[in-house]
Amino acid sequence: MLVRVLYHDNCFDGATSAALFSEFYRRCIRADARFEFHGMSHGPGDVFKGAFRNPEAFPVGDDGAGGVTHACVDFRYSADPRLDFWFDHHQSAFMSPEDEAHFSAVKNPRHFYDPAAQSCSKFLADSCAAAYGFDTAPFRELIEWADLIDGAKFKDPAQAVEWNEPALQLMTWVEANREPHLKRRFIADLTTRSLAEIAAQDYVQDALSPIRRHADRFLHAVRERAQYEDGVVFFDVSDLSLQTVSKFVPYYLHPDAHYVVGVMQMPGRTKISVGSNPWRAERRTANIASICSRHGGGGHPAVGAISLPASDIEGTRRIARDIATELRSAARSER
Ligand SMILES: [Mn+2]
Repeated sequence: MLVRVLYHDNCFDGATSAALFSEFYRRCIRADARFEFHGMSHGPGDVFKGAFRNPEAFPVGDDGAGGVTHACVDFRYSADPRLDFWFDHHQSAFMSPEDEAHFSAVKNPRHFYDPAAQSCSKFLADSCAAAYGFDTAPFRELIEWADLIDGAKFKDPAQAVEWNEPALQLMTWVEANREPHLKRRFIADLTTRSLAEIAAQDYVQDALSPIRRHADRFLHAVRERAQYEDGVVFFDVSDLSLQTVSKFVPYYLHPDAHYVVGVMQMPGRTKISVGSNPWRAERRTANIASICSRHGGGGHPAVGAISLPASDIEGTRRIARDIATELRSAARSER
């Protein structure tokens, strides 16, 4: 009996959801199941192309079949009848109104969806506990961290930037790792070892060393260049090639900042990133999604971005400074 688990790739919650699902299935559905894991990424076109292995669907609940059964966790819905189990919490879970109508009409008892859930891991664990009696106690540490990480509920900027805790080192590792055999090894490790034991292994620490050096470079650049005025941090590192950057660094340097406006170079474009202090969310009066959309960007009320052609760096800087000015006047009224 082979179970193929489709999971959100390069995402801590995706990997922990895959690990939790396999443990749930082995303990509550079939003890002799074997698993394979297939990372899924968002993108244009049919993202499920090639994801299903067996040619036909089994009836719901037919776990004794000799073929492959499929589960999808922390990733979009598919109306494909071969999708046996599904757990997701993304607002964007349905690629089309038809898919959403299909989900609502079929009412598959093995398909679980809650866009209000903070993480898929906790949602999956709670759902399997309620529906199948899955004992989540051995995985409490894993579930709590996945929920904190996917909800970006870091206790302070230092926790998010320094990643001293093993779980946060593993979060950083998962987001950067591109080695398929290490993805499989990590998911297997999650079911058998503590987060501290996993993080201490060479395959994790070796990969983290260059990421730490890069993060330190970014921290130093922002520390040197950031202008903090009237509650707004403004920084421009567009002349440096620093692509993996933590959006929490400016708050680490200026914990009382209301807003942050940064100019960065990305492959083939420049990016203005705009954010509000997530640890002081109640204070925010500006709508960053509307500000960014006025300049051709987008996002959420609390955080957004604008991408501009790399050729017009002066135009980009002008827009970024205008946004910073607008946010300073918002911040002055927030106290
Ligand atoms: Mn998730």
